[in-house]
Amino acid sequence: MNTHNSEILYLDPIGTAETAAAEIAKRTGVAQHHIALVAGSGWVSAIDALGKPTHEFNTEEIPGFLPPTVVGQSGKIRSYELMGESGPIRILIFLGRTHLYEGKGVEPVVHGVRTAVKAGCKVIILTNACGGINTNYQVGQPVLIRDHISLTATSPLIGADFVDLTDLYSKRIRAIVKNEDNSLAEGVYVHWRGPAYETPAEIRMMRTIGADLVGMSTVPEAIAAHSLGAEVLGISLVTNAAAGVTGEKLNHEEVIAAGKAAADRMGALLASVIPKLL
Ligand code: 8IG
Repeated sequence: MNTHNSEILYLDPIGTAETAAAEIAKRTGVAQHHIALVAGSGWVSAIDALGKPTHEFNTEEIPGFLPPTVVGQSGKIRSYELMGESGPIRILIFLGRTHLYEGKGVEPVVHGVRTAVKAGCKVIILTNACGGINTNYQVGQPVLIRDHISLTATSPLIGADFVDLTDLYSKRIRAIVKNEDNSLAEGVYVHWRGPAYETPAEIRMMRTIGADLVGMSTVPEAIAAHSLGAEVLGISLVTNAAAGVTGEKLNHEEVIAAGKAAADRMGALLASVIPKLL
């Protein structure tokens, strides 16, 4: 199917996710995937630690996905088989994602996680690169997302869908991850629409309201996944100090470089944690 089908996506987002999931099942021969991971910028090299995928295709070949627009985000969907604690598990990995700042609305932003849930996934791992607001954080450090603050005034949910978000970033899963690596910090992620980074004054405001990390993704996907009953794990890789923290200017190249430098640690963490999550 040709996928400049954002009109279908807007009219029936869940139906489009079901269609996309059916297409993935057909292409992979796998009726049910179990865990999905969205690899944000800075995370793609870490995925290599999971070995070879059984299948890979371009996201644009699957209904409802938009082409990628950001350097370092490659627009692929891969299927993996890993050995879990109670038998083989199937993992769906999205390399790259759509962001709110692309201006296509929130539906394409959450289409991947909705598709993953419709493909059978009960756990959704959302990874991203972000700015560090908390001055204890170092560039290259992974941080578990404990909670979020949305500053975009945008939700993927429409109508009287009053979803509870008290345990959005699953305590159960965070405990499993910290058991693997007890040096991992936890923080509050604030979602900023972008594409401009924050001003130093905005970063001071974010720190004041309780944020540790700032980025342009993850939050709508977490809400969409949770509202469909999936458990969410969020991991941020701090790739720069947020604006005004060091006085340095921000640029996208440092994000890519910090991701490459941290890839081995992130890859090892994912490879050890994923088989224990179900
Ligand atoms: I990577 O400092 C990355 N993404 N909003 N601010 C925002 N998004 C980011 C940042 C940052 N670094």
